[in-house]
Amino acid sequence: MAYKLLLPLFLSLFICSQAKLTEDELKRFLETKYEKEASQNCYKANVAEFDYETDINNKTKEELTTTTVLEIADWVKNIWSKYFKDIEPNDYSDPSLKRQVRTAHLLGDAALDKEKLAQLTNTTNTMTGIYGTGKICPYKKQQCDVTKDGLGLEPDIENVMAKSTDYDELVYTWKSWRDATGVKIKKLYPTYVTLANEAAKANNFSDRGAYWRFAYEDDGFVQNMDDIWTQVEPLYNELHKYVGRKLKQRYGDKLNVSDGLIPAHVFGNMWAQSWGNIADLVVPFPNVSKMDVDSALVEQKYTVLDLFKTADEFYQSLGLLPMGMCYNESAGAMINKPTDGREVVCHASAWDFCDGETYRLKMCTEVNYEDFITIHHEMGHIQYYLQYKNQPYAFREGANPGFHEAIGDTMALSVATPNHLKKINLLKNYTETYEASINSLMHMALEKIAFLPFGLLIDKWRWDVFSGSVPENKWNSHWWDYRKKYQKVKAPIERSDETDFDPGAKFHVPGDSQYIAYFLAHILQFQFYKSLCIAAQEYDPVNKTVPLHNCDFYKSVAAGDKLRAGLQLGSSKHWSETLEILTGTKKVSAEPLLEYFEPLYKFLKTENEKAEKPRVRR
Ligand code: X8Z
Ligand code: ZN
Repeated sequence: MAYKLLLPLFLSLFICSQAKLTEDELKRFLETKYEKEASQNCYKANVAEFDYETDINNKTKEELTTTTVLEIADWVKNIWSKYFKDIEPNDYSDPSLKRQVRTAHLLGDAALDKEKLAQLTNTTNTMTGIYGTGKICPYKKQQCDVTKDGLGLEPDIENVMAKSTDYDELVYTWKSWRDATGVKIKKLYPTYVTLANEAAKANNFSDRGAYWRFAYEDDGFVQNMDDIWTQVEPLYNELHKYVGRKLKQRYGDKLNVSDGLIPAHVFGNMWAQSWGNIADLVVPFPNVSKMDVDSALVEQKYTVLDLFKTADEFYQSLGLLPMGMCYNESAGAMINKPTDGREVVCHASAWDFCDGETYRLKMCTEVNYEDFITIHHEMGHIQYYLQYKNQPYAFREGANPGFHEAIGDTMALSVATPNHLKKINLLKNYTETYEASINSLMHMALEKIAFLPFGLLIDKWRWDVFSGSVPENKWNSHWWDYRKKYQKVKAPIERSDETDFDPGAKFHVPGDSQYIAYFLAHILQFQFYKSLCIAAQEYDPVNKTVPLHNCDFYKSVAAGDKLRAGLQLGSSKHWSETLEILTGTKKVSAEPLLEYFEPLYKFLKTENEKAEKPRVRR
């Protein structure tokens, strides 16, 4: 997640007339004074925010974020209202200028008056603080003093959700996290929604959801996302059925799945958003070549730093840029959870400080496979920042937010192949057979396919909240309507609209961070992966001699060249043009994802049919 202020693209203290700038004047202005001042402000905002997020109980640092936001907003508003509010893209002929002016109308949250902007910033900070410092008592000591014995989300609570198979402990942990976060965030969220909407309206959007969707430059965006879901839903349904049966075997009468819905706490993950932690239970052929990277990492005494270096080496093997600075703790990065008593926002993020040299990762890394993959994800953001760093300020963004989220995952698809893991010595005694390949596809589906409905529903819910189509007293039940409709999961215990606020127990909701990008990224990454595999000559799309899911484009400079050409554009072109460079097509398509999982889909359908066939009684 990048923190970049949405600044209008036109501000100069030296311009003192109210006349519109000519094409040349505007160009010169954007290249010089604007570029410098916008970047400096972005740097300042990032420093304040990073300092706060790595010490969230520090009031002074929290206040500094608000002061900084207000200061920058003042600067933005002042210049905007004096000189630039009437600019239209069509006033200019140069395509790049036109495109920069497109975002020039936007003041972002700076459109709010001082008091309201301060209130919005404080509300978001408070919600982030509640989430980041949320603690629960251990199951075995439920009446604890949380300040002494409380468990935090990363890694303690997440570990319980990942490893425990005690149904009641899981219910307790699932509920306690929501009590510690969502319930407390509930009373702040209406203020946030009101102010966020007010800011959006001041920018001429109907609400915050519409404002977020602006970045996707697609009038049919909502429908297009729904259509993609329709294409992938059959695969999700088969996976859900298969996994549901295995879970039933594990939990027996405790687990009620008679209505086709699975309780949300038994998937090895707090939000049931990725199911990789129950791979041992659901792996189709348990006796065949196990993918146990966690043990290999421990055996080989990998350190946190080793994980980052290994990921960096993968990117460099494609001829891409080295990223040592982003995980260098002496240069300010945070790759370990601090042990000096500081509370931090542990949720992983990648930061572009807009000065062309400061890039940092912030992550409470543990030595395990899951975090190894997350590192590749985060480094995808850093690589993108580096590749577009010479673009004008306005274009130092992803082609759209989905692209930014997809790059690192694309790398990780290659890294996670048994083929690659063998090469880097993290997988031993692995023989490629049909069974082994179904196992490995299952591992991937537990991450990628399981995620899809979750990735879609968070913003579907927020779009409804922002637009007002669901009343405040139905916010929580509406959340569960979507959880049931898309993920086909249900709450393990009763929920109440009066006291509960379950969306607040997921980072991005209190964090004011849009989420549909991840849904789109889960589709795009398979398009990118397929195309890079072809470029690397590791996949033959006509003869399909080797299945797509086996392709590792490690060390392919051709793949790196293709990727670089797309990333360097930033947001200077419409995303469809970047997509064309990266994949040869301008259209988002679920086909590569479906092609990748085809063998697993067949397997799941056959198994589910067998299981559903009524047994003949003798
Ligand atoms: O938030 C993230 C990244 C940071 S951009 C770690 N992700 C989503 C999540 O954790 O919910 C990556 C996948 C989905
Ligand atoms: Zn990300």
